[in-house]
Amino acid sequence: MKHKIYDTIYKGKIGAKKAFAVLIDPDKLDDSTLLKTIEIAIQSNVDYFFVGGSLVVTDTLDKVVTTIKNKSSIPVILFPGSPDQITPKADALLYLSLISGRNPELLIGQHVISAPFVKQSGLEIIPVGYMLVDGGTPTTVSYISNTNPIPANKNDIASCTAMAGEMLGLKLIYMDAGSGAKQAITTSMIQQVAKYIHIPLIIGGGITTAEKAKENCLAGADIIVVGNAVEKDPALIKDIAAAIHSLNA
Ligand code: 1GP
Repeated sequence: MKHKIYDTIYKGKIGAKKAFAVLIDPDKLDDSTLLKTIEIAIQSNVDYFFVGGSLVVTDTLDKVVTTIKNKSSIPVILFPGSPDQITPKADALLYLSLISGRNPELLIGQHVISAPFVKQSGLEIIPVGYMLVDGGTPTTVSYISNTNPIPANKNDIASCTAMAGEMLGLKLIYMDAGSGAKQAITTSMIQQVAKYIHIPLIIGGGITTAEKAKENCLAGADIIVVGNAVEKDPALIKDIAAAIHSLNA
């Protein structure tokens, strides 16, 4: 089993080195915006590209990953909304189990069906406890996954869910308010979850400013994911990266 990317993420956590992942939804970026985003990401020392979406309706996944790999050395990690969003051209796959929900298909069912294909891909597989948190608006992911998010003020449910995920052997916890969330996850929930787990914590959903990204890192996030806001304004990548990396000095 490959574990290079995970080792880097884990070492980052141990060394309190905060990281920034730019989320690319292959459906949403035209060629020139993708190239511009890659260029700014390189200049800003972005740590990872996450690629995927809850509903990828075009067949551009392969092309987008190939373009990123050709133009940069930033690791590309698949963040798939469904088992068909997989390409061996990426570096790693977030193998998501939706532990905040009670939909057996997304806890284990789809994994069973796609297991041979996933294994054959040769990708580094990173088992992730994926937790949806209410971001104040129904998101594509909550609709598609047919699950209820964790209520935004229920920190205990979040920390117990994350602890259970860690004890089940998952290697990362990804708390997500959903793409385009009205309200990002609260810092108090991040603090509580970070306090109770030892594996790296990824936070995403509705983060639109450098200040918020930094605040989340100070609360205990190890990796911040931003999609929507940098899709609208790729120049924001520079500010968010600088804010997150300023904590590593
Ligand atoms: C969504 O965590 C990601 O799954 C990022 O969310 O698009 O709102 O930044 P945004």
